[in-house]
Amino acid sequence: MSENKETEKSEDFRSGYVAVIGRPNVGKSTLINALVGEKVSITSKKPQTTRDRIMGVLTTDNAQYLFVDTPGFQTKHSSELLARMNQSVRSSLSDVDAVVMVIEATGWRPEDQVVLNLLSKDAKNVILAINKTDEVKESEAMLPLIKEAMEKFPFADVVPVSAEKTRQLDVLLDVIRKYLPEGDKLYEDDIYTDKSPRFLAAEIIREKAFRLLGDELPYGVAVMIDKWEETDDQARIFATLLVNRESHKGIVIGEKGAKLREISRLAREDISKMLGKNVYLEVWVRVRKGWGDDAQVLKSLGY
Ligand SMILES: Nc1nc2c(ncn2[C@@H]2O[C@H](COP(=O)(O)OP(=O)(O)OP(=O)(O)O)[C@@H](O)[C@H]2O)c(=O)[nH]1
Ligand SMILES: [Mg+2]
Repeated sequence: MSENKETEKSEDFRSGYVAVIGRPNVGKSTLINALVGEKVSITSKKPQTTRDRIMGVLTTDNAQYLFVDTPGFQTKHSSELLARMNQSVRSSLSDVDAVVMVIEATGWRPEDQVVLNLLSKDAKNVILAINKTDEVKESEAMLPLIKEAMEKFPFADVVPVSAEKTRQLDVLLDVIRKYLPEGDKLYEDDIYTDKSPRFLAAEIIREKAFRLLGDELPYGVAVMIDKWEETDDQARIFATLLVNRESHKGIVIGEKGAKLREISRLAREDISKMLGKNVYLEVWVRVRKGWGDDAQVLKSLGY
């Protein structure tokens, strides 16, 4: 009898890949971090924060969700980096069990249509997550938006959420679970991402640069980890912040080095939290002209 129950339980466990797509800045990475409960993917007010596909893993009693964060899909600007970012969105759509397309509660935008065009007409298991519901006053305002979206694509389900206020995330998880196949865990319970601490540390530094620098500059910034020495209670990390232009170097460093110090301080705090140990962090700034179009540099950066 008890054996039967066991079998039943394991049959009921579901696991699968869920791609999260959407135009830049709709809150894809914030949503994944909130669902996973760990900071897997960096976020900022500026579009095009995410450059890679990054997996966030959530394991519950009855499911394992393998969320794939993707760069915001856009067609306005072009560079080798952006082309690769878009390509990584396309490739993350193949071989997933479900897709969560994220839009904003404030309304459907032409850029959302561009994202929709990536999906084949008969794509199944596409869930629409209407994010940032905390930004609209009346929940009834959502009804016309849901109607409009359903006219554009036969979404399997629609769930209004707020990633930032963690509203309705349990509902979204239940909905996604319906579309996952029965199957065992692919990762141990305590794994929450497929990325290495080294990669995450570089991303954290990039996040601080993104948040602290003005509007244009962040797009010309990349981070490389040059050296990583770790003991049980300390990590010593040496990183380079690559910029596109000589004139950007001074801006990143700031007056008397203040900007760079602030970027490093904030990054060190977060990396220390992530590793659960003391962190010594040194960040240098180097000019590498046109790295965003340099295939070799992009490859070494992992893009
Ligand atoms: N008010 C509100 N803001 C949100 C919510 N979710 C995300 N944001 C904000 O939206 C901005 C963009 O969030 P990200 O998670 O970086 O967006 P993204 O879609 O991953 O962006 P890209 O990686 O650039 O494509 C950040 O400033 C977030 O704090 C939400 O539910 N409510
Ligand atoms: Mg993102």
